[in-house]
Amino acid sequence: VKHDLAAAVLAGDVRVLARALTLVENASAEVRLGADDAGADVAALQAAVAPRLGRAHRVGVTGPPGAGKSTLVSALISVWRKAARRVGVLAVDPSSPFTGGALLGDRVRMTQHLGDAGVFVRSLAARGAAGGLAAAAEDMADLLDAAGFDPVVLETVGVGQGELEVAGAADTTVLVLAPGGGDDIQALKAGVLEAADVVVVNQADRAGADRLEAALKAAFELRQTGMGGVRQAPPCLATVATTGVGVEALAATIDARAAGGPAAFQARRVARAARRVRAAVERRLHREFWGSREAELARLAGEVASGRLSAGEAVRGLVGAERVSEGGR
Ligand SMILES: Nc1nc2c(ncn2[C@@H]2O[C@H](COP(=O)(O)OP(=O)(O)OP(=O)(O)O)[C@@H](O)[C@H]2O)c(=O)[nH]1
Ligand SMILES: [Mg+2]
Repeated sequence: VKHDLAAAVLAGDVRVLARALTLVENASAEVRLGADDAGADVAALQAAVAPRLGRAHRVGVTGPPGAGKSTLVSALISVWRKAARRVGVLAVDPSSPFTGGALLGDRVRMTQHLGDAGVFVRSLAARGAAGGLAAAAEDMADLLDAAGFDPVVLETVGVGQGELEVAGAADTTVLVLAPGGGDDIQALKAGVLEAADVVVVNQADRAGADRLEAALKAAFELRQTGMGGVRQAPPCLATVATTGVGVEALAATIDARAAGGPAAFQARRVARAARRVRAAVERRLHREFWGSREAELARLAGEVASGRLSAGEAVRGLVGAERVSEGGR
């Protein structure tokens, strides 16, 4: 049965894909909540699709609430559909405890593509568990990739730490800003501008768009001189998502990043895979280590608190004497 599931996903059966996405999302949430690694069925599904991964260009779209991300993604989809590309969208909302609910539905606004079999939209939310949303998004993006969608868009609301992590799950990160609303670039968290491969000033029809664009250019120039010009400033484009102005150019800019084939993203994908495997190993070791030592920790903590033991001695009691690092003195 599980084999059929993988086969149907690979064949692009969207009903089965929806079911597989739910399986993977649930497994990911369970892992986050402390369960053992994803169940055998999910592990088998992931192993079965693994050889088919890496064909999709994963495009992260991030930016402050209301900047026009969903409208812009919808407009981009129209451009990609004209080129007969099948587009997958994952709408990620780190602040929402709901999944697939009306709230997120409202935020996604891609109804114009409802009924188009070449567009698959799915939402996921934090579900009360901190962190790990990026991992779930990555697992789900894998399925869309395996099912033949390309590009796979990851839209995240907001520009905080969680969104940056989700951006890290993409090959290309598009930062969408809009004039006004107090969302000037001074208010952006550190690292947000640096994470952008493409910057969009959307709502270019509104007052202040020119000023925002100028401020962005200045910020990137400053950064370049400050960092000795190590990283080139990302392309900065103006769009009006509601009318489609600038959207073809944006699609072309995004597509150009994938022009070199999968090799273009190889370094990033290797880094991502390393992060992913490292996180899974850490989860496993953490669980294995503490699983049998909670009582001992409680005993040692009592000793430390009452001054009979130093914290360092307690550590040595748990993991043994400090090891001399390899090649150390
Ligand atoms: N004037 C103007 N309005 C726009 C433009 N793009 C989007 N809007 C409007 O801005 C509002 C927010 O658009 P969304 O696409 O929902 O923005 P979002 O960034 O996805 O919002 P969240 O998902 O809530 O973070 C909607 O009313 C859009 O119609 C634009 O280029 N110009
Ligand atoms: Mg939105």
